[in-house]
Amino acid sequence: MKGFTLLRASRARIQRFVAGVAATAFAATLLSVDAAVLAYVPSHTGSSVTVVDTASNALLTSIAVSSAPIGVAASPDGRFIYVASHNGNAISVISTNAQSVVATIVVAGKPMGVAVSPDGSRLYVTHFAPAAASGAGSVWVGGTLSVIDTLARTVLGAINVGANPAGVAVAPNGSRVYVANAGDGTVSVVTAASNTVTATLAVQSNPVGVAASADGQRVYVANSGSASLSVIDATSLTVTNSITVGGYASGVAVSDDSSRVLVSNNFDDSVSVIDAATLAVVATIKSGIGAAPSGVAFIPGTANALVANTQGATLSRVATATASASVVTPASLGWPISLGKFIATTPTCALDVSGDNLVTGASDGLLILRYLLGVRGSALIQNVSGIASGVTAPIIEQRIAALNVDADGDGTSQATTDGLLLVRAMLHLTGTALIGNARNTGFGGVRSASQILQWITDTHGASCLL
Ligand SMILES: [Ca+2]
Ligand SMILES: [Ca+2]
Repeated sequence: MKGFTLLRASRARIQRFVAGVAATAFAATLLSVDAAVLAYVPSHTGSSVTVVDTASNALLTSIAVSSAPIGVAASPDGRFIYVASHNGNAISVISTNAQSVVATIVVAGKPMGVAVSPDGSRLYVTHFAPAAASGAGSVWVGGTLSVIDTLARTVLGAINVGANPAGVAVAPNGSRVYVANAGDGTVSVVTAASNTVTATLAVQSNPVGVAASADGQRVYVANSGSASLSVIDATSLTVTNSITVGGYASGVAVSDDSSRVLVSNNFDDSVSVIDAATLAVVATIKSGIGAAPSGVAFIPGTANALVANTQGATLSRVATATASASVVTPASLGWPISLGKFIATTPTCALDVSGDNLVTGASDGLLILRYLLGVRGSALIQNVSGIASGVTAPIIEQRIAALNVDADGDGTSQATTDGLLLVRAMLHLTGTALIGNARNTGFGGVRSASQILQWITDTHGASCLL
């Protein structure tokens, strides 16, 4: 089973990573995941993604991805991170549970930005045109937007947009996709239902970042070439305002309540805070911002954001309430451009593969056990209760394939050991009743009963065993 080969490889990699950095402070909470809010920060030069716990600022792990990652987005359910690799011509799909790449989607040349539809079913990827034969990808010519089916992980097609498209954002109702075309100073408005460009709006010079407000009212575009932020009325599809910000404005993000907009000013090492009600710049934060801030994303449900400092190789935390910032990670993040929404809220318990917000042996445990036995499709879900509306067998298969289910810790994933252990744990069995004849006792480091329960809450969420 291919998925488990990947899990094994990933586990070995993480173990090597831990061994290598055990003496440093930042691996202390590796894979301690409890509905964690995690930042996935691509290193453009290192071809890796660093995972940062936004609660503790701890660097949890580093995940190798395809070459020159730049764009990043999280699935709405927090189970997957999509990373666009500009030179690798691929989207790496990271499981936030296994903390490893579980799939790689080959795409057209020079992918840049990436965004996910609100229902999680579609992935949109911008591409510089393949005409850049030098490989530099900086020729100002037309580009495309790829549309990807996230369940099949296949490219459905490509839409011609403007020159050198960079940032991409999806309307909160999923109806439109907005593409910032850096090469020609426009925004392409794509109607999602038909996958056609229905409007092309002139903004200012070299737009890079684009963000749609959660209230559906506005789209904000950071114009790097003119140090400005364009404000688009999402109803009339007109540019209503242009706000002066800082040098090489590149990243833009809107708070969940749509009240605040942040713009990263790459040349000024600053972040502009804009009041969405008045469209005034209420603060320009320099203290606590590192060199060449680029990607910016709000921490979900808060008025705080993280900014990726590209040359500083750090993350800064910005508090909009106090208009203050501080560098929160060591300078080891490579070249973290991080174009897009790079912060994910992981599931409360990732073992809830049925999606009903309950974790039960008769439902989730049975599904995982059957999956490990090789059962797929309709047979997987036959006579299983507690499956949420809209959750199909392929969705459950994709979720389970992305889980770390190696409960006994022997490095393999087996129905007769790990599957059984998970079912028993969900039935609240402990001690011998949990582990009796259900572990690979031939493995020297096999987990004890208490270690298995601890591993479940650490890896899948503290609520798993409630
Ligand atoms: Ca469930
Ligand atoms: Ca195992």
